[in-house]
Amino acid sequence: MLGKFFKPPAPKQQDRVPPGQHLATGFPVLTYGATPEIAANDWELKIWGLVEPITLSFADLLGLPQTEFTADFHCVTTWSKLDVQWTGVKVTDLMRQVTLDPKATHVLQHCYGGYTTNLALEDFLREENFIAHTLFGDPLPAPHGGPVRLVVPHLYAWKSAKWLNGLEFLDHEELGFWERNGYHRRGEPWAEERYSD
Ligand SMILES: Nc1nc2c(c(=O)[nH]1)N[C@H]1C(S)=C(S)[C@@H](COP(=O)(O)O)O[C@H]1N2
Ligand SMILES: [Mo]
Repeated sequence: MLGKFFKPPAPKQQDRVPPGQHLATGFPVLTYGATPEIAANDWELKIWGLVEPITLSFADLLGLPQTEFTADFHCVTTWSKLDVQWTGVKVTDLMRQVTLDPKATHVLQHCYGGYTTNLALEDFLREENFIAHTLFGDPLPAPHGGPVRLVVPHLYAWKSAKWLNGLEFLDHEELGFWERNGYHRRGEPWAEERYSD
């Protein structure tokens, strides 16, 4: 039964699959609750908290430097997908538009539909993180978080907020949806930080 959905990692890929994970075939969708339907023209990203507040439109996002990303994707429910191809804006390029209060230490991602997930600032500001609007060359489909999601490749995928709508900067850690419901605060797949103790 399992063989229908999972194939064992090929030798070269094996070292990219974290412990306890299997390679998925296809790109599964993992959503808690309903899928919000947001038109790109209606999408906005509000940035607030310990920061000079700004709001970005989809056109504003497209006006920032665009980058292509290839990243592995690890869901805590034990599937991984290697080499997912995205286009979007590096978090570090977005943050050049933002005046952050030096007291900020954490960020809470907010989504259309109410999902939240938290990151320490050093996990958020990494060079490989991005805000995606394109998946494998097509507009990001709604089930995968379109029109816009965040992707944090070095942590389990529940940290990659779909239908991203807000970034709230904080001087303390505030837990997001899954983190309040037993998932690990940080979620590093190579250390199998799946659940809180
Ligand atoms: N807004 C929102 N973002 C979310 C989720 C969700 O339910 N709502 N699920 C998370 C989880 S658990 C995973 S594994 C990934 C799944 O992304 P995918 O559906 O594109 O595979 O999105 C994450 N981001
Ligand atoms: Mo997940």
